[in-house]
Amino acid sequence: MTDVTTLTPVLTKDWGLERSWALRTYLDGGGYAGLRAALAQTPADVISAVKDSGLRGRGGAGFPTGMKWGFLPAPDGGPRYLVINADESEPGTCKDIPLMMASPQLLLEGAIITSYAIGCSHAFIYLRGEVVHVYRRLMRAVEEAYAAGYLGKNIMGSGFDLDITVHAGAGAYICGEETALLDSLEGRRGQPRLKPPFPAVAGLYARPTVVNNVETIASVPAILKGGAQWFREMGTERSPGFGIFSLSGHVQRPGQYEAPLGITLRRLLEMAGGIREGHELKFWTPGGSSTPIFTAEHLDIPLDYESVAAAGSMLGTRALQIFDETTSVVRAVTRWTDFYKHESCGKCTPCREGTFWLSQVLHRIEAGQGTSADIDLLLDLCDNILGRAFCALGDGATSPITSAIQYFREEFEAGTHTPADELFPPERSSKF
Ligand code: L3W
Repeated sequence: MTDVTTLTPVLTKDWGLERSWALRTYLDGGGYAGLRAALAQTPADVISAVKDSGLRGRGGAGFPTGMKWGFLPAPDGGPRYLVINADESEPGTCKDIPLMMASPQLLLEGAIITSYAIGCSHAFIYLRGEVVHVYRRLMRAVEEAYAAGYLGKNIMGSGFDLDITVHAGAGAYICGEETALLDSLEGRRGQPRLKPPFPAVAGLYARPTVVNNVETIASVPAILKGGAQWFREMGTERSPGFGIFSLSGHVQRPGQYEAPLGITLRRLLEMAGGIREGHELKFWTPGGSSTPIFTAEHLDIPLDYESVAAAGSMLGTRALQIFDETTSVVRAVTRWTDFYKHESCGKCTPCREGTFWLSQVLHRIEAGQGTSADIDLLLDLCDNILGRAFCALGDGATSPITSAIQYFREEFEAGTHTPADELFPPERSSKF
């Protein structure tokens, strides 16, 4: 049996190289071979190859990539777009930004192959606003690609034309939600749209649009180069391939670790030197703060979409935030909740009001001034947000709270000794 770890790294293979971001370095390492292979096939064959590979979206939801491309309606002579979601903002997620810094040409090659496959002649990279250094790097990479004939007219003599625009947002987490991103790209305030219609049918400027995450698109060249079967040698049957796992927090060597999907946290911790000296794992997030937390009992759960879901969480963006026994779970959850409160776009009531109230209640528990009714109140609030918010932000806000109460209820109880009618005396309550 092949040792699949020998097939990785793929996405991060150039990260340590000097001037890894330069087109020359990329070409010396075999760059643009995937594009050459793609242009020798029909667009339909390229879509089939990506479908056969089983590649799933790396932005959090894990939707099958080839299937998403296949959802575009038949060409009608009008434009169709590729929009790359580079608005990385999920707490703990730090994979797309280093990927774009180290290997921007890999992303561009993936964008060109995808655009060819879906019949797009103008693609957009929507970048998180704060990362000006990444914007500069992408702009430079796009210039180099135009000058070398990988962008613009008649790419590599194929007759295929493509322009790429890099757009920096204004730094709002909600713009990572694909339809809010499209509104923002169109020049409006970024707020989610009602789905359906999905972007595949009516996306940017109401035209058919594929929205994919940076890491998803950057995985495409290797599939065209190595073949779907090669990709499937890694990962599991339903979660094939490789991905970048971002380890942060109380680990010896935090950073990005590329590995086949299905790897365990135990194995990743070995690669990262373990939990910091003299301490032990207390809790962790498998896919960013929007996913239910795990504890030390989940060290051996295979980190693939199905296994993580079966254990009660989500693989999400593979943002593994690691906390040792010195961390107060109430404090961590309160901090995340403040983030969601701040980032809620305000469009829907459950999320706008709910995240505000969650934050209020958590702060008083953290201060040791919670009431005996507060844990039930938190759970009730979460129940009224989950599945009732307009987009995934609201659901995500509830995940760390409900899971933390499930595993560490006693830590919440420790902050809830104030009798309810002391905090809310009847004479005060009756005024409202
Ligand atoms: C056409 C259909 N297209 C689904 C497409 C849809 C989208 C993709 C996934 O949330 C998750 C969220 C966060 N016809 C379709 C269809 N599609 N049915 O498939 O859609 P969906 O709605 O399942 O997910 P989403 O709204 O994209 C993403 C989780 O990721 N997450 C997020 C991290 C944040 C970032 C960031 O900061 N940039 O990624 C972390 O866990 O909670 O559950 O393209 O159009 N019938």
